[in-house]
Amino acid sequence: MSRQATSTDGHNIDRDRLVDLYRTMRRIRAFEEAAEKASITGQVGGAVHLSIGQEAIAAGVCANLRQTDQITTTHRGHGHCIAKGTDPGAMMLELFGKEGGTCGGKGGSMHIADFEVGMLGANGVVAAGLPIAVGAAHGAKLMGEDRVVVCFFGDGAINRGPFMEALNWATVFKLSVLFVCEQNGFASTTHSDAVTGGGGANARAESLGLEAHTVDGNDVAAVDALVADLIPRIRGGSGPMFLSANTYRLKGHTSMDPALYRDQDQAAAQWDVDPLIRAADELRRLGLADSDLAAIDSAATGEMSRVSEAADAADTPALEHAFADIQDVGAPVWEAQS
Ligand SMILES: Cc1ncc(C[n+]2csc(CCOP(=O)(O)OP(=O)(O)O)c2C)c(N)n1
Ligand SMILES: [Mg+2]
Repeated sequence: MSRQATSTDGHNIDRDRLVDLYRTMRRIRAFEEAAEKASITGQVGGAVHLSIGQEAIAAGVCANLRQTDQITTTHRGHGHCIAKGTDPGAMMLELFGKEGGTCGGKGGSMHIADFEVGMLGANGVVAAGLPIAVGAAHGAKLMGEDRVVVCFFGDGAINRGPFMEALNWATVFKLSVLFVCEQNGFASTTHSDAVTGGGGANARAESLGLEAHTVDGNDVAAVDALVADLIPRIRGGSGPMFLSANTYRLKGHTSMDPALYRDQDQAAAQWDVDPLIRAADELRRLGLADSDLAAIDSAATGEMSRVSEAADAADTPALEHAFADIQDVGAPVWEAQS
């Protein structure tokens, strides 16, 4: 018989399932630590947005999805991609701008897409994933498919127009979307609360007729339990639902941001409630040996340092491929004008 634990939110969880969720979170963490390093050394051009500290949301939500279900994500989307099943090797090649990347090395960190596993795309434009998710769900409805679409976005996105348009459309057409708002307290360097009027995300969702829930987004067992309840209801035709997952962005807005605008004591204290530490503590209570946890950790770091080394060694895309797989918008403006 499998062992059960009670998460801080009062949910029982099977030990094997928690091990799987922990492994997913650890793989995300290891990928992002490798990406952070590569960004700082300049092997990856520019900054990357890390979801370190937010892994429980990606892991807990995506563990309840089928391969045919779909997700959209944001500029901070590595974790969602890995949790949905995208190959970290192809992702790292993409970050490095190399051949074999998810988008041929042309998209980079903020534009990873992997349709094979239902990953419809990261997106550098805040809130732009919401209408895409709704469009995908509307397509599923028109085709009579029981796909669920999960839309991940941040607490900054709720203050942009597409948020209202997307929720409204989803509710009017009773689409199978789970909107997941990652409430990490910040929109870049701005405290989200300081720029959010009224009752906030859930109140806005409820005003449009969506059932709205809140979860401790650093408790992977709680996220898993709640989403395990919501997804079958959405798949069964309930219409869209909304989930606010409370978390904290443990790193700066980007890998280049020292985040000095934060209360440094508060930021330091958040490492004590790191979702990985909490899940590991829970697993120890369930009798998992430290050596088993260490084995999961080193497998994850080993995997991600291998993909990072491979990406560094890989070829850059050939020049003749520069204009392949891009949208044809006609002749360049200067040619059209001449
Ligand atoms: C339309 C638009 N406005 C502004 C930006 C600049 N920008 C990039 S990320 C970001 C903050 C987003 O905050 P949130 O949605 O909470 O996501 P988080 O970074 O916290 O994950 C902003 C303002 C942008 N990318 N797109
Ligand atoms: Mg945010």
